[in-house]
Amino acid sequence: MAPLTSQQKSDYERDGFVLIENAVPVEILSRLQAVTLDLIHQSREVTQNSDVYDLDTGHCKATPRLNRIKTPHDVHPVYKEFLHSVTLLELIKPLLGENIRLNNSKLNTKAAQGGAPVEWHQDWSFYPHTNDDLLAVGVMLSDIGEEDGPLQMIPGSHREPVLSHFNDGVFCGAINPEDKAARLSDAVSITGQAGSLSIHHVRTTHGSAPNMGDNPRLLLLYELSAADAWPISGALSVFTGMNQHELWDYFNKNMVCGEQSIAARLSDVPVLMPLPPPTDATSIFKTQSSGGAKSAFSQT
Ligand SMILES: O=C(O)CCC(=O)C(=O)O
Repeated sequence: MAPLTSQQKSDYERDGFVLIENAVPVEILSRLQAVTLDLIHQSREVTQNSDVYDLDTGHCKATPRLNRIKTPHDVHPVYKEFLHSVTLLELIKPLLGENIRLNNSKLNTKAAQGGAPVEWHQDWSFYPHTNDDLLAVGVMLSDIGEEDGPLQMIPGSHREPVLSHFNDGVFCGAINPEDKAARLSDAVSITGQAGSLSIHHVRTTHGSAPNMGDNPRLLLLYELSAADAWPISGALSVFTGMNQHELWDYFNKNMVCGEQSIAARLSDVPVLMPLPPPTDATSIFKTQSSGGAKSAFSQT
C-alpha cells in the first residue's frame, strides 16, 4: 500500500476525513478478521459487560450481539501489529508527525439487523486536548454498504465551532439532531470493502445508523494523537481516574512511533468541558443513553 498521497492529505484537511480503499494488506486483513470472529464466538459464554465485551441488547449464547470489543490492542497482538505496521504509519505520519500515541482502540461490532446506532457527535467533545492534532482510523473488517450502518461524516465540520453535546445541562455525548449548525443534511456515508480504512479528524461531526444488513458490521477504530497533544484535565475519557504515574506509564506504553513529549503544544482550539457527566460514562453508548441524547437514528 502506498503512503498517504498529497491529494488524500488535502482531502483530509479540507473535509476532515478521507477514505482509503483496500488499504490493508490481504494477509493481515484475514488474520484481523479471523481473530475478531473468534472473539465474537467466545462472547457466547459471556452474560454481562466485561473488560473485553460491551454487550448489545438481545445478546445470548445462540446469537451473540455485541456493541463493541473494548481495547482490542490489549486483547490480541494482531491489532497492535497492524497499528505499528509500515502500512498504517505511512498513512498517519503525514497528518500527525513523527511522534504518535495511541489513546484508545475499540472494535465496534454492530450486530446484524439493528445493532446500536451511534448518535451524531464530535470525538473532541469527549476528550478535548491542548491542540487538535488527533484523529481516528476506522479499519473496515467487513464490507460496509449503505444499509450496514456505515460511518457518516459532515464535510468541513472539523473547522467549525464546537457543537453542544448537552441535554438538560448534562453532557450526553451527542448533538441534538435539530441543531441546524450541525448541517446533518450534508452527511456523506463512508462505505467500502473489507480492508478499506477511513481517517477522521477529532472535531469532525460523525455518527452511524443501525445495521440493517444481515452480517455484523465490523469496524476497528484506533484513536491517535500527536504526542504533544495533552488531554485537558476534567474531560471524560479513557484517562479519567488515572493518577500521574498511571498516566505517564499509559502514554509511554501506547507510543506508536517516536517519543512522548512533556511539552504540551497549546493551540487556539474551541473547548466545552464535558461536565457535568451523565450517570454512566463508561462508553459512548452508555454516555448517549444515560445522558438522554436525542436520537437522529431511532426508528420509532
Ligand atoms: O462505530 C461507529 O459507527 C462510530 C463509532 C464512534 O464514532 C465512536 O465510537 O466514537
